Amino acid sequence: QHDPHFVGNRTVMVHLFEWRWNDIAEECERFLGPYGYGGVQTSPANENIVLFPNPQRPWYERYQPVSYKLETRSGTEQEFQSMVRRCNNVGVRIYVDAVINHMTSPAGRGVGTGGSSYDSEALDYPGVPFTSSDFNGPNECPTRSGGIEDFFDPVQCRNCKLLELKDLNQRLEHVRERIIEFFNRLIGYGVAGFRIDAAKHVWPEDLKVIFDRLNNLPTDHGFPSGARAFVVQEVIDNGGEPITGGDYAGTGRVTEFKASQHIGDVIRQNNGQLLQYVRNWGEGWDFLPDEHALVFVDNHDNQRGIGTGNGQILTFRVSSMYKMGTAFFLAWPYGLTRIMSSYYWDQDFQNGKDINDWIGPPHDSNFNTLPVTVNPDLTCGNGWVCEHRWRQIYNMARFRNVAKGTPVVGWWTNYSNQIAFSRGNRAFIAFNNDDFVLDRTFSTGLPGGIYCDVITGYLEGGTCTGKFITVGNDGNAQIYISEAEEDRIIAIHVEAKL
Ligand code: LM2
Ligand code: CA
Repeated sequence: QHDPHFVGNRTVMVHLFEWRWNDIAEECERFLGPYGYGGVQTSPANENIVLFPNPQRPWYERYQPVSYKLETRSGTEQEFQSMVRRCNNVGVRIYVDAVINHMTSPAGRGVGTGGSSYDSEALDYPGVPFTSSDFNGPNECPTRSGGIEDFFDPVQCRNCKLLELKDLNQRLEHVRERIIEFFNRLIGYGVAGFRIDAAKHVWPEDLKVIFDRLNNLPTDHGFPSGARAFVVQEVIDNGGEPITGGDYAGTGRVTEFKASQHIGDVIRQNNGQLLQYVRNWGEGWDFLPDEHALVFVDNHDNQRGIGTGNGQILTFRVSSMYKMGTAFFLAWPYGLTRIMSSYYWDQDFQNGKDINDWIGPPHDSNFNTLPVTVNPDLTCGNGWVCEHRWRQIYNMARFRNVAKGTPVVGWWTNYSNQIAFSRGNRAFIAFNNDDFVLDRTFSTGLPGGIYCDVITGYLEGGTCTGKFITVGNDGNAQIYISEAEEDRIIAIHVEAKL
């Protein structure tokens, strides 16, 4: 359950946040497959509450399930099935964001995105069905309010309501069965695994029962026989709380939020942080073991200042630093890497808080999500940011594939914010986050020849659209990175050799 079942040497997944299934299918065929991405994390695929008009269809309505029918603003069940098939056909896996801790919250009745009714107050969700006996109540949750009041109490964390959201009791056979049935339906369609939303709020032993009862991944979708679904559990652990990410290591991978925070601090040089300190990035920074960690520079919550992070998180809005942090994550052999792919919204800070952090994906006047359009330079239109299509980022995803399985060698630093290292004899990278030039001869360990720097360009028609880097027969290369450049990185690898 730690293995994402990537095809071939692929190593990187992308979170296509709020994308429509039809757009994801297209993206697998026209970009993710050809450019070597390994998989996609989707937004929740199951029916959710419709929040309107206050606020107007926020992104977070998808974190309030109404049923396990596959009908959302991302598309229908048929479209979902077809997406998974098309993506698997081009070697790109699909992972579904699964919200199984809770259902909806606001008082009253309503109808979800798939036409199912619900009554939050009465705890009635006929589309599943769940009824009041399926939820945690005063017998399980010790607080008077029924909500989580103290995150230092593991019982409250698991058995009380997170943000007023009606909390399912996964200890009950009926609840487990409905979730298992839902997951097995997705597995039958060919998904390779799940992101478990709010896993910190579900007992690890209950998750274990659920995961152990899932079907093997189907061989007719190209999975090896006996393959188990990939699992990444979302556990926000910044240290200091009794519940740790490690508590969930036995049931799958775990999100390593510390890496997201610390890369922000390092690149921004907060609190005296220097790039040279990343030399022991990974377990040496008190992160989860490599084989248990899922790492990301930002995610859909902390790019909005939600959940974790205090202004130090790097996002597409600080593009130069964002590319540097991402290039480091993709160059360094720690964890399974996930790239965030966002849509744009106008921020409006009032008293230090973005009051627009709820805004949903680009949409028409009927709140239908707009398709993702692509420009000739590979970037996206219609308000989609598509970080995964930025040249520096897709080329570094390829770098990670090429370097897969090789160790860091030839580490160098100026003991400040300049670093360089190789990955075996397959790839080399240098970073300059100081405010002065980096100009030095490095022993890269690469075979002699002329290479294309994949940060400033790419190899096309036998030539390079960016910087040419000459590696001598002794493996040495002269590297010059001015502090004034937008991308203060040079990266070369054996598959971008002229
Ligand atoms: C997550 N991981 O553990 C998701 O990554 C995160 O995006 C979800 O919160 C959260 N857990 C629950 O699945 C988001 C959003 C919240 C929003 C919830 C539910 O960040 O702001 O809460 O989804 O839609 C909203 C309101 C909140 C209200 C709650 C219940 O913002 O003020 O709380 O609904 O009505 C009373
Ligand atoms: Ca719970």
